[in-house]
Amino acid sequence: MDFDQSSGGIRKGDVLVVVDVQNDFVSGSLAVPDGEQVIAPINRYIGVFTRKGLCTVATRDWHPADHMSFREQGGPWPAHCVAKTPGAAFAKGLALPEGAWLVSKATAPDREAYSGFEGTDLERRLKRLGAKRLFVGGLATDYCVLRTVLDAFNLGYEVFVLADAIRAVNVQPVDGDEAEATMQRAGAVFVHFESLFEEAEPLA
Ligand code: VGL
Ligand code: ZN
Repeated sequence: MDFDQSSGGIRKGDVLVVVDVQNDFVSGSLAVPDGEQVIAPINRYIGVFTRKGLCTVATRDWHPADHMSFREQGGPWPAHCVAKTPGAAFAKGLALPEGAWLVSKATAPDREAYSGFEGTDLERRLKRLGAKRLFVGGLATDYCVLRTVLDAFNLGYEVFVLADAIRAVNVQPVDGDEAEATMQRAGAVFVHFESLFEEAEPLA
């Protein structure tokens, strides 16, 4: 299914959701392969959403130093995104607009939360805003993007995945592809910047 260009790109009720574009996922302890490549496209999306007066949400992994997902606690991951450390800061070069909504997640030592909706006030804030469609990009495709998209869909949002602004951890090489297929099966529509905001290419 393609994005319907006749709907005119983006409109009131649309929200941009930037998932976990943080130093540790870009170049730090849990660097996602090519993770830095999401920054420029996400900045382009931020530009158009902001110019249209639409809201940008930025989620962040915001763990305590003894989080259960860390290897020292028996979890699967190296320590990452410890709250208030440089690794947890938004990636250098990410141009979040003034007034972006910050959503901190997985803040309790004994709970994992890959989804930006899990244990946060994101749903309440989106509801109050009247959000209808969510445009989701960031890191990582196979964890926090996947879980955020599936929750958004189950909460009744129309969900668009920014296909040019996601990257996968790929613990197994197929994980990213499988996550994309799962999101598609759930009903998420994959879009590219050009398909959303620019005229279609003339036929060759
Ligand atoms: C994430 C692994 C561990 C993510 C967070 O943001 O996708 N992945 N914690
Ligand atoms: Zn984490």
